[in-house]
Amino acid sequence: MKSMRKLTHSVIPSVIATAVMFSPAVFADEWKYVMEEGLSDPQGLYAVKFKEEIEKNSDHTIKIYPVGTLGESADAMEQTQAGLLQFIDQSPGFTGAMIPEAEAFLVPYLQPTDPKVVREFFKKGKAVNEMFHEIYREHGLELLAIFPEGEQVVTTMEEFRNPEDLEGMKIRTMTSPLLLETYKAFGASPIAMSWGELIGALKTNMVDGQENPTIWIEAYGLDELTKVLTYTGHGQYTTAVMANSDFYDDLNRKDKQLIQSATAVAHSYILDEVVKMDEIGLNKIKETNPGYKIVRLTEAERAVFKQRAVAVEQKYIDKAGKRGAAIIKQMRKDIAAAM
Ligand code: 6CS
Repeated sequence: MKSMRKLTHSVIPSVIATAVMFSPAVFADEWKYVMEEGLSDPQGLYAVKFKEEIEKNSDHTIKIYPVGTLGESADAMEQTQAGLLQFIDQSPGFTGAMIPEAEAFLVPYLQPTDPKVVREFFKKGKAVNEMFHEIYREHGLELLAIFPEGEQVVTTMEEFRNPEDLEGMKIRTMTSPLLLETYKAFGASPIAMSWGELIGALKTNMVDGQENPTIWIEAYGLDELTKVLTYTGHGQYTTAVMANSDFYDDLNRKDKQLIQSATAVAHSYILDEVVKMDEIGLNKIKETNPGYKIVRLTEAERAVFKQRAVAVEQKYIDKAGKRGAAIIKQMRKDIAAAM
């Protein structure tokens, strides 16, 4: 799209250019938006709202590519960085392999779990809204929004209450290295894999469990493939929406404003939606799978895992450096303020 526009400027004679100026439809672009989820999942709800706003307020259109249509998360990121796609929703659970600072959202027992605090943290927090922009820019990405999708809960074949119980359990994680460190620290044997491999891995007992928010577990039948769902309280599934930064920089002021306004509307909308999602997900699981065991670790049980999380946080800081340490510090301040 970018190259077409440059070509247009250099070769079209001025008479045609004048005609073009009076025909706004000529400047209408189709922007491609890839995500890791389906249209009715949180990323999909956000994308559809964003698309509606863009199309309502301009002649541009958005084509959404849901999960599976353009390969796995890593493939989609490559295509976005190469400029073949304009927008991408990718979670730190995958992006963290490329941007270590983004793994702040994966540090166990850092993020809040109370939905109202979560909303404030993501809506107003300085860490979320100010500290990552420059970092993503270094990777050719214009960061637009970061939002949660619900509390991470662990589904396994057997109940666990402490790290000893997790010994030998093969837990699938997304591909960010800090997730492997987390589950190692928790006593399990983690295996990183893309989303596309997980269902098969559960069916063939290549893995014994995984983590995800309830809304996703229910939607993709992960409860049907495991026997116990455990609330450990260790994290919040987080995702981020970005644009290719060259594409973004080449836009005129009006289009940048259009994207920022659509982002603000979609962000506000999804933050309200996700507050309800954990509960909706859990209720649906209880309804459709009444025999499924649901465990909430007690504070005393959580304390053992929290103790193990300290070393994981240090691993994050070792990799993400001073910037990472500053992010964690600011996140704690933002959470205190949100409470
Ligand atoms: O576990 C995963 O890989 C997936 N989980 C969610 C909630 N969204 C997309 C991601 O690929």
